[in-house]
This record gives sequence, C-alpha cells and structure tokens, in this order.
Amino acid sequence: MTTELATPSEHQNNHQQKSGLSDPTWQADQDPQQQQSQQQTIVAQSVLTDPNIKFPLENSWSFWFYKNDKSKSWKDNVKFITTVDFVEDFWGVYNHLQLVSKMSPGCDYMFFKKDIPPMWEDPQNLDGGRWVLNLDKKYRGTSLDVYWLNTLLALIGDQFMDESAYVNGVWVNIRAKMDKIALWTKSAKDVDVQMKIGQKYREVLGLKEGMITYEEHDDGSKKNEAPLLKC
Ligand code: MGP
Repeated sequence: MTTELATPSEHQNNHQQKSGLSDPTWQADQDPQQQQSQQQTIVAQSVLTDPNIKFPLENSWSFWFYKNDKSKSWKDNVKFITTVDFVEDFWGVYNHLQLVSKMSPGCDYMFFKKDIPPMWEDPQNLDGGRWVLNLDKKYRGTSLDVYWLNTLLALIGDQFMDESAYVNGVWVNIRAKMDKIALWTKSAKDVDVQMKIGQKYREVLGLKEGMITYEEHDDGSKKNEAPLLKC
C-alpha cells in the first residue's frame, strides 16, 4: 500500500508558490528569525492538513489470519492478508477487520514485521519465544480488544525502543474458553533482552505483575519445560 508523495522540498516549494512565501518582498520589515519560524509553522500546518501526505511507519507490518480447518494442514490454514507501510493504511486495514472479541473460536490474527512469516520454522523465529498473556473468555466483553489494539500500536509506534529489533510480531488466539495474546521475540535465551521487552509490554498494557510469562517456541521437542520467565 503505497501512494505518490511529494517530497518535503517539493511540498514546501508548492506551498511557497501558492502562499507567496517565496516572494523576497514578503513582510520585508519582519525579523528574519521570526519570518523563518512563521514559514516553518505554515509548512508544518499545511503538511498536517494535506490529505495527500501519509505518515510512514518505522517498519512495514503484515496482517495474517488463521482459521482452524481440520481438513487442511496447519500451514495451509495460515493466510496472509496485507502489508502496511503507513499509519493511515494501518488504520484502513484495522478498521475493516473483525474485532478479535467477535471472531469465532479457532481463529487467530497475526501481525508481524513484513519479512517475518508467523511460523516457528522461519529463521528469524527459530531461536525465539513468546510473552504470553492468557485471558479468560469473560475478557472478550472488556479488555481483549483493547489489549490487542494497544499491542498493535506499541509495535507500529516502536515502543520497545532498543529492543524493537528483537520483537517479531504478535498472535491473538481465540479459543473456546481461554484466549491468548502472544508477543513473539527473537533470542529466547537472552534473558536481559526478554525481561526488558516483557516489562515494557506489561507497562504498555497496564498489567499487574506476574500476568505474562515467557516461553521458548515449542515444536513439540521441549514438552514439559516450565516457562522461562515471568513479568
Ligand atoms: P500453539 O497455538 O502455539 O499452541 O500451537 P498453544 O499455544 O497451545 O495454542 P492452542 O491453539 O493449542 O490453544 C498449536 C498447534 O498449532 C501446534 O501444536 C502446532 O501443531 C500448530 N502450530 C502452531 N504454530 C505457531 C506453528 C508454527 O509456527 N509452525 C507449525 N508448523 N505449526 C504450528
């Protein structure tokens, strides 16, 4: 989802031509610093109100969907929806998707960095794990949608700061009794990095201590291993 954008200097020139700001006689009696700051304000205002300007995201992100169809393999049930590169496109897609609280049990949404498919097998997930928030189905009427949206906003808003590079994406599972939001990260064995991500995530969602646990991805070979970390 991309659009033709004027570069900032083209935009400024266009605006200057329209407003007469490029005219050297314009408010000649004004102090040059004042003139410059006034020009900057006008340009900033015109950028903010120009319907053709879109705000790029720090990373491109992809929406995916999973529906448990028992006649198909797990992988065939994972469907790519679209990739978004701009804030406006993120909202365009989000607003057209069903709220997670309204999805049928057995369905999931995934939201991952553009080049990372939401699968353990991908090299960028292989050594990773996930911060898991389990939510009883009663939260569908209250916090589930808010937690999901706030997670998406934390991802596109680069809230994980220095650890952002370790955050690959997020899943939400809707199941008969217990739903789950799982933030997927790289380098599960790096406790320091995972704790920083976990603490930030808990803060973003406003959760009480101990509500999220971290576990390595389990392809069946690590059965019975206790969660690595709690936050
Ligand atoms: P899960 O959703 O990670 O298990 O995987 P969980 O958290 O216990 O949730 P629930 O759905 O069981 O409530 C459930 C099953 O989906 C796994 O046992 C796998 O069969 C399959 N599966 C899940 N993931 C994330 C993958 C994956 O990345 N790759 C493959 N091949 N299978 C997966």
